Amino acid sequence: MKKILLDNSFAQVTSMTLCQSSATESFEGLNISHPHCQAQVSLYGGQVLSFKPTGHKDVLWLSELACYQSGKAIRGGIPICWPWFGANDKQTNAVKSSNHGFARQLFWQVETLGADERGVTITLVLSGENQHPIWPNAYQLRQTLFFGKSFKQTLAMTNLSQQDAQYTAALHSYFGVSNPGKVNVDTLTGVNYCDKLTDGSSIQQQSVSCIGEIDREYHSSEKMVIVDNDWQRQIEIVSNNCQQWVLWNPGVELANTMADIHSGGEQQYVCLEAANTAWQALPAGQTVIISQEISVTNL
Ligand code: TA6
Repeated sequence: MKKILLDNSFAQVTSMTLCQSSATESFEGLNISHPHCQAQVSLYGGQVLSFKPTGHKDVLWLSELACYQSGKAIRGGIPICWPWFGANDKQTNAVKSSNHGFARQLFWQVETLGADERGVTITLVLSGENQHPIWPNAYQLRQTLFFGKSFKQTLAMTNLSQQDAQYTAALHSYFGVSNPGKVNVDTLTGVNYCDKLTDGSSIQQQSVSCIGEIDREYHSSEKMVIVDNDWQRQIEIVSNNCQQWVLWNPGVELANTMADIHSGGEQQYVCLEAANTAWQALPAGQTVIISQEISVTNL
């Protein structure tokens, strides 16, 4: 049943149920309504699923076949890849790691909810210890989400253990676009990248196509702009304390093998992810923060 979690003169936040029609399991989510935007968040994964500034289409893409099932990640929105990004290179034959860490497959708690004339602020918390043999450290993650005319996402990572730790991470944003072939990300032109589809070598890029299959880690922390001429809008993303941008689209062939992407779904998004893909220090007892701010404007 829908619960009203916050209702004041500025905004309303209600609970919502996330499930597939055929599934027995369901997750709790948050439905946010403010004069500046509508948004949705899943507590499973602490994952933002939708951000729709007033007068615009959704900035984020969410698969129609997304799984709302424990042990799986939700396809779309902004999965939190943490404490590692991709396949953990510390895995062994005996100890396997799941792709993109465990934070996107755990239930986060709502810590605070607030709203004013500028927007709605929600803090979500996840903490644990011995979550995975490859990453046994005690930790707390605090995500601060601000939904207003723009969207701000801050991930504060605290190492609660006695030993220094290392992490890699990504705010794995799936941006909704008219078509990956019709957008340009000129802010990546001339930036060195590692191509994960070849041998990982770094190549100077002239003009950037988002047509899949594409999977690259760009070595830049500059502001990114996705220009979408068909939809007459541009999405700007400013990251903080992230050393890379990951550009990913699976393309038709790979997407057709992925059960949680609906037919043609890969033609509706481009992932551009604020990331730290190389191991970063998370000193004992300390907090490290990464963040991004996403805004959309008409062309
Ligand atoms: O960020 C790009 C990437 O690491 C790709 O290699 C691709 O596998 C994608 O993420 C999705 O990963 P997932 O585990 O969510 O299927």
